[in-house]
Amino acid sequence: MKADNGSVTDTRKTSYHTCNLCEAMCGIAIETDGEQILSIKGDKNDPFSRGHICPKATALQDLYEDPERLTKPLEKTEHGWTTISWDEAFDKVVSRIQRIQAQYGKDAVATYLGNPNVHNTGGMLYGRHLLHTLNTKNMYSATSVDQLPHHIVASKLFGHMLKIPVPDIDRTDFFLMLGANPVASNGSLMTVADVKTRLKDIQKKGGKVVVVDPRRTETAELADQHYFIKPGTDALLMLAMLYVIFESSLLDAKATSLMSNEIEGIQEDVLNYSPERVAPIVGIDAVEIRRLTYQFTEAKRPVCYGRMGTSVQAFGTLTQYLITVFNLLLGRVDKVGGLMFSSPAIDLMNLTSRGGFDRNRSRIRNLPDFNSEFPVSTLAEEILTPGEGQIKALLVAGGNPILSTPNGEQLDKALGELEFMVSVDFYLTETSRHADFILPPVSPLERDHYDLAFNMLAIRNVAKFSPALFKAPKHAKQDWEIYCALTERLLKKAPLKQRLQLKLTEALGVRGQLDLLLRTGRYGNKLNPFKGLSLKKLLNNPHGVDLGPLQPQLPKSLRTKSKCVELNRDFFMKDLHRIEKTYFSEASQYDQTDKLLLIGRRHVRSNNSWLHNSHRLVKGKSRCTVMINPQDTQRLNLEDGQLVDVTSTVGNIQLSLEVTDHIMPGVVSIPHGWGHTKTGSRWTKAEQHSGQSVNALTDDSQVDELSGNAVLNGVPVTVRAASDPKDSLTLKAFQKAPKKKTKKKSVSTENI
Ligand SMILES: Nc1nc2c(c(=O)[nH]1)N[C@H]1C(S)=C(S)[C@@H](COP(=O)(O)OP(=O)(O)OC[C@H]3O[C@@H](n4cnc5c(=O)[nH]c(N)nc54)[C@H](O)[C@@H]3O)O[C@H]1N2
Ligand SMILES: Nc1nc2c(c(=O)[nH]1)N[C@H]1C(S)=C(S)[C@@H](COP(=O)(O)OP(=O)(O)OC[C@H]3O[C@@H](n4cnc5c(=O)[nH]c(N)nc54)[C@H](O)[C@@H]3O)O[C@H]1N2
Ligand code: SF4
Ligand SMILES: [Mo]
Repeated sequence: MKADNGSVTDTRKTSYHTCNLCEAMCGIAIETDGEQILSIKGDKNDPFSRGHICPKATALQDLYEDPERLTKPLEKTEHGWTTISWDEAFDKVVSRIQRIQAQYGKDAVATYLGNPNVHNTGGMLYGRHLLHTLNTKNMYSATSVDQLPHHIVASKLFGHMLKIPVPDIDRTDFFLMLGANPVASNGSLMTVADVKTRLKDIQKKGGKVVVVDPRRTETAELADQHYFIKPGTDALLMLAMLYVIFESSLLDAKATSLMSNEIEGIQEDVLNYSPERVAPIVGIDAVEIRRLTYQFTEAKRPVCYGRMGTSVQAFGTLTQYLITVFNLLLGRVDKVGGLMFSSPAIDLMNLTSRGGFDRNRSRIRNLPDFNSEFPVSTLAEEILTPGEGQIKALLVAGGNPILSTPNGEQLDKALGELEFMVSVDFYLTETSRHADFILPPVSPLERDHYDLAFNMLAIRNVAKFSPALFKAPKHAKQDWEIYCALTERLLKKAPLKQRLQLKLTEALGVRGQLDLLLRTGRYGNKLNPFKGLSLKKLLNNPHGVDLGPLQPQLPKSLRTKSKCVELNRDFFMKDLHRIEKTYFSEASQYDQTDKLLLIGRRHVRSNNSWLHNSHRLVKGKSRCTVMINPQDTQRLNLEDGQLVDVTSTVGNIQLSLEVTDHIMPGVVSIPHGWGHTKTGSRWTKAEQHSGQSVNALTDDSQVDELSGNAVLNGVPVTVRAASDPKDSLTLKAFQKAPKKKTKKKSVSTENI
């Protein structure tokens, strides 16, 4: 950098941080010159990620520099979006919320929290105060398009929704993986950086990686075995594998002593599902199902793990249950190389509820709540259906549900009907364009970071604190400051005690709270504040601190009342009725030959719906295509590159075909998070690479009945040559503007 007198001063420095974009917690080394980012590289000295990063890390720079990233509060007015002061924005938002709650009741105001909230330290620490103060039954989040089944299984079997065991990837010798593609996603409910190397290391040590997936994914490509499976049928596969375990008496007798006395019942349940019976439905030979089970039991340290593809489908909860039971019965839970529990420096289990299920039912569809949230599949109808308890206002924080939840087009319509909406987001997205106010927080590099959520799920115990790389501008606010400002105003007339409590936690700030939690956590020293883990210790170790491999900890750490693993057979296995009805009854519709089954797909250069404004991440050929097998294109008389109509029960989109034998015959795959086609959003590059939203096809009326989780995989669709492009959602010009408000108030962005 040139100083005023013309001499060259060295203002370059390298800072260490954690990338918070996905679950992998990669350490990054960021070289800066003043406010300028020069490079973002992997931090070789980070004990967890060992120098690994993926292409998304550099998008942190794009995000920071993006001129379209919002930095000031916006109000939608007759003249378009207008910037206003924070105080004015907070006052107006709170007064609108209070008016609506006074007129229609507390539940008339709903909340939706998106995925980035769990990547946000301040948001996690302070968001709950706002939710508590709003005191509404209508809370929603991305959990119910994601990991809800895992929480239900964890809370029922192990006693806490966050007591989710993760595969001990570094020490297993047989990794059986269903419905996950960590080579693209970098792992989920398995926080693991550098996953590709770690998978290859299993093989180098003589072990095996086996993938079960309707697509030969990037992960399947490096696996030793890959099985195509018909989408949505994993529960049947797991039932058959359990059948083989009982048939051949392969149970681990010692492990069964940890569990409630329900194993005989489970044996009875699975007796009906021989490999021979399920094979034609699942699409894997009975001989192979048996072979796979024996391979697993013959390995020294095997583990079975299932993710998105097995969580967000019609039998997601039953499948996650059966996967856990399979590991349990073979003594693979809490064992080195199996499914293990973390011992994080800050244990969120001490700060959150264990996860109450079915305490409330949703108004329209009578769906159960979990952890005080209703399934997001029911959000649109709760807004659109008049009557007592109707949702009139919505707060969306860090979410883009129009692109990320089923039947997004219906939700788009519903958000246009709201009396009031506020978004906490730094982009003008397909969702936030409906808001009356947008409150934009700082970007990730302008705030401190400690990974509260993903250390709970990490494959190694570590702790790392990343101070904000840049000091946020004076006028800027972090998510937690926005939450607190709203809460304070909402509490204006509350008892003094309540207001003081909030003030006190606010005064502690993120750093103060973290320090307290670290010192009182399992690696802190309560007697001697100079010893043990503290914030200061983490500040002195900018690459992070390694706290060792995962340790066996059962039954001591179980949070169940009985202090044993409560199998809750009745709750989960009652879903076998639905299995029978769906696959084995006369009325069964599973084999509709005219329908293809739609599944999702992730790419390493994408992150749900919101990194498409980074040039580096979207450049190149469009990735938003329909993958289809050559057998199907032959049958349907279609060809590679052709524009097709994909039609489901709820919608129709047009996309190009990508013919590949990497996908199972009878299955098509479309990635989610695309469809930046709506007028009024403002992320130009994303719009230039708009793609189409797969969630215009997924059906909000179809949920996994046990949990209410969305069904985003295994969705029946038809594919045919494109008709008139005007019929589809392809062209932005044909898009309707958001219904009510934006017709009156233009969404011009000139004033921003
Ligand atoms: N068909 C299909 N649909 C899916 C999936 C699928 O596999 N298939 N996956 C599902 C899954 S797993 C998930 S998690 C959901 C994600 O669903 P959502 O969480 O609803 O959506 P995101 O695309 O993550 O949008 C995040 C929004 O938050 C904003 N944002 C980013 N960082 C911050 C921040 O720090 N603070 C605030 N306030 N805002 C921020 C972004 O600008 C963006 O608008 O999508 C789900 N939808
Ligand atoms: N690059 C990138 N990384 C991400 C994200 C992203 O959007 N992009 N999102 C992040 C988020 S929010 C999450 S939750 C995680 C998810 O991380 P993962 O769980 O690894 O998710 P996916 O990559 O969607 O992998 C799901 C796999 O399931 C397969 N599948 C679909 N249906 C079925 C089925 O019925 N049975 C079986 N056995 N398989 C099926 C799909 O073909 C796909 O390969 O990724 C995170 N990381
Ligand atoms: S894998 Fe990529 S996006 Fe995920 S934490 Fe690492 S660098 Fe960030
Ligand atoms: Mo997710």
